[in-house]
Amino acid sequence: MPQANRMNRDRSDVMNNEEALVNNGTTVNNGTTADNETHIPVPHGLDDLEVQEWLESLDSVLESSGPEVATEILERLRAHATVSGIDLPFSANTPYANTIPARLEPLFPGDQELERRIKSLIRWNALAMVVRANRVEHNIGGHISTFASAATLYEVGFNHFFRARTPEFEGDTVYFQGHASPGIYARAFLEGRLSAQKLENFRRELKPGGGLSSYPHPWLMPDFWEFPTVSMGLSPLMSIYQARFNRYLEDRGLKPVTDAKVWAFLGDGETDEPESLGAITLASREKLDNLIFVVNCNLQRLDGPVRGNGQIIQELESAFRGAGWNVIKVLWGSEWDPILERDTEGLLVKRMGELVDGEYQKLVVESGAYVRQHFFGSDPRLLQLVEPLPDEALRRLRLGGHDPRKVYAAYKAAVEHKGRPTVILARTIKGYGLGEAGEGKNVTHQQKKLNEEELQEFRSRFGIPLNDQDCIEVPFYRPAEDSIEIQYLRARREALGGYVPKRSVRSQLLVADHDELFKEFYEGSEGREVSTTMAYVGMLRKMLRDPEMGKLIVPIVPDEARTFGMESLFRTVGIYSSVGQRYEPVDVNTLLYYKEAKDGQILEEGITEAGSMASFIAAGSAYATHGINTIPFFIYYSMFGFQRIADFIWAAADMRTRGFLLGGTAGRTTLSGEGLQHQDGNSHVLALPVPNLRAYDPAFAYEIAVIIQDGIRRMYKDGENIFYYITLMNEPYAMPPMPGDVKDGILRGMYKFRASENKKSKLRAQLFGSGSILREALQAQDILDQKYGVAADVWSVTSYKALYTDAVESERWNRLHPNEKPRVPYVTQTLADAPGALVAATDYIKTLPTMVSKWMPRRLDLGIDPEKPNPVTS
Ligand SMILES: Cc1ncc(C[n+]2csc(CCOP(=O)(O)OP(=O)(O)O)c2C)c(N)n1
Ligand SMILES: [Mg+2]
Repeated sequence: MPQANRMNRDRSDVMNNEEALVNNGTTVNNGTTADNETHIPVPHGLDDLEVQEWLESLDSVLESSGPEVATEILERLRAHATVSGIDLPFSANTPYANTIPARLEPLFPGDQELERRIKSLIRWNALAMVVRANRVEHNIGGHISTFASAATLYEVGFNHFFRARTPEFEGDTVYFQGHASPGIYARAFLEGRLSAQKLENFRRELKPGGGLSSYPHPWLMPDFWEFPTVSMGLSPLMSIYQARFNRYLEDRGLKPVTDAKVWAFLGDGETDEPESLGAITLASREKLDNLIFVVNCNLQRLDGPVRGNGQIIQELESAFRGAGWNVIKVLWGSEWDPILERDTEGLLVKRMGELVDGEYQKLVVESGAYVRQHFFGSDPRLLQLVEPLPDEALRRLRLGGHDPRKVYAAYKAAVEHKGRPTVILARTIKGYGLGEAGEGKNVTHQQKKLNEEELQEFRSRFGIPLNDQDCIEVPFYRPAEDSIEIQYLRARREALGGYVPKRSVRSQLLVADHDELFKEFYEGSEGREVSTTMAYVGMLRKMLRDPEMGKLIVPIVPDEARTFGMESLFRTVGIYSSVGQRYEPVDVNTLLYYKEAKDGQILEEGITEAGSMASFIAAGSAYATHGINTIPFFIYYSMFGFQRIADFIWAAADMRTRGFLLGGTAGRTTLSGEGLQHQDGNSHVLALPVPNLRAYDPAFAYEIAVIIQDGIRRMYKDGENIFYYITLMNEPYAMPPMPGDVKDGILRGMYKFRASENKKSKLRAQLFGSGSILREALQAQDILDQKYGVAADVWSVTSYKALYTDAVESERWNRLHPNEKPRVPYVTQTLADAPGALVAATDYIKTLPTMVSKWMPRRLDLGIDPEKPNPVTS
């Protein structure tokens, strides 16, 4: 063993030596750029023999006691060095090499040659789908090069890892990279799940026989796709919260504990999106070893290299390792193994770490001779390593992400890893196999057309059994049902439980009508002043106690529970924590203490509306993902909803998510002291474009009760694929009882709340208000009567969106049914006999009420044009 006094040497020497060991001679600046200039000076006084002794003693520990003990010793050594005053440099990077060395690779369990043939057929059909679509319709789009680079990453998953949903097992969850969709369709074609006609109509869904959507859209293909992923950055974040929600369901006893995995495939360029890496610390904090990211590191994005002047893989490695993930790099294919083995001095790994991605990209498009000269040529000893290999062999040295054995080893390690999420950084070539048509080229992302020669070359390279003539027609190709390829492919999927992706809805619907639960709120607050927010929280509290749906409710808050008066729920239902509560909360002696529990019900997400929305999506789609009808209620400051995370709301809609979004402190008048930041004049406008979202701006407790009760019925009893946005306010006022049977009006968008008592006046008006501003309309009603002798009726407009949608749908129906009795829009019917000026008061921009003006009997007055006042008719 090295002697203790030998440790006593100059600080900076040790530092440099450590760095040299960590980086194996390659220093990368915090993982962001390869720093070719850095030279590591040999520390003064360093004795080779001494180093050798240290290394040998580590080897002997490794041999006798294994890697865990060796790791522990190194950890202790590091801690000891720190307390001894050694300022150890930090680097989260490992060398630019495979994380799993060749000698530790498991045996590949499949028939590699057969899998290669199947993969080649999938490559061909994926390419054919895009090329054919663009021949029929110029520039219809589609992507070839993304799947071309990711084919092995998916195929190893399909043949060996992705377990389907079965009656006994919930199945793995896979987020497919959106632009790789042609490859996923092509596989489903070989599996016999999609017809050639569907493939033919890729991106042309309205053609006879139907087609296939451009990207994963559960809305358009509800039996196939589960997760909309093509808005980049959303799926990494959604998958993290999905994995966490799976644990939540287990910890709350709503589903059995299983080893099901969540796989998320993303592009390396996609990691630029802030959402992609935005929640990775949650995944490690929650020890989500049920989560696996696979980043397809083809070093390119749409326009060009992701990090031409740096190394995206090293950058991602340091980010994920720093965040506490298990990182597995799959950089080099098996052909490199014998060369690496010959390299006893570690020169090759050092050289591998020196190149920036722009240089690597160049090596892909250049010849073998170029590779020899520019990569190995930097050192005669490197040249010697590859001397026996011809240029063509150098050109064909595969990258790790194209080598099934390497990918299999990484996936196996990932699924077996305990205690941390895993990210696999797999190096690939964008447009792999396209050759001159785009392999590794900057234009490859957009490549949709191949000429005859390019097609023939691709055909030959992947051994597709088509002659030169047939090949240029780019036909879809599926071997006979009894061919060994199809038999093998089916057998593999059978062994893994069936086909993936596949979306199925199978949750048990609610049966009760819950009248009793909501009744109390129909009766008003008996003079007690409450805000609509408080009324909602009261309802939530009751719903949580309901024997049928109580356990299914998932309250979600982004650090705003106190803002909305929900803190009493902390104590009653608890805040979910995967580890329970390891500390005594400071307020333990109070009634409403901060209770965290393993079976806690509230998802207290902290200050992340995006994360909360991802939880909302996981909970609101569990009826399909898990067959469990969880009912999410996500409450947030309305200004931080649509304005901030509208794309997630869109994804929720596409995914047929069910549940309730609650925009607290909504509108422009409810919290005016907070200034512009909270002046929400837009959320109801921004809710307009989401077709399956029902948006309401209620003023009274009974309105909210009617909306929520009906929403629960529609979504969870009838299984409708809609979700809700309800705005809530802060002003406390006495909640009136429901004035007669106005339920239908509340749900359809408007009803008369208070008719004028002045029956004599000829001057008439109709006042429209929503939310807390309705009370101003009621005051206006009194003033108009008392001061001006105008008899005004007051209407509560609960949803301009509902009025608008109904009117547009009525018009469309009328257009399509010219011989039938025309439908009259609800707003028109309702106001048919309403006399006088029509005046709307709203917290939202004037567009909102104006959009229904055309279906009203007279123009709506918003005070827009004083020159042309509404006629005050009698
Ligand atoms: C939010 C968002 N912005 C932009 C795009 C347009 N876009 C589609 S693919 C692409 C490049 C993807 O690069 P990468 O993530 O590296 O995937 P690769 O195709 O290389 O595997 C871009 C910019 C998008 N789909 N989503
Ligand atoms: Mg890329």
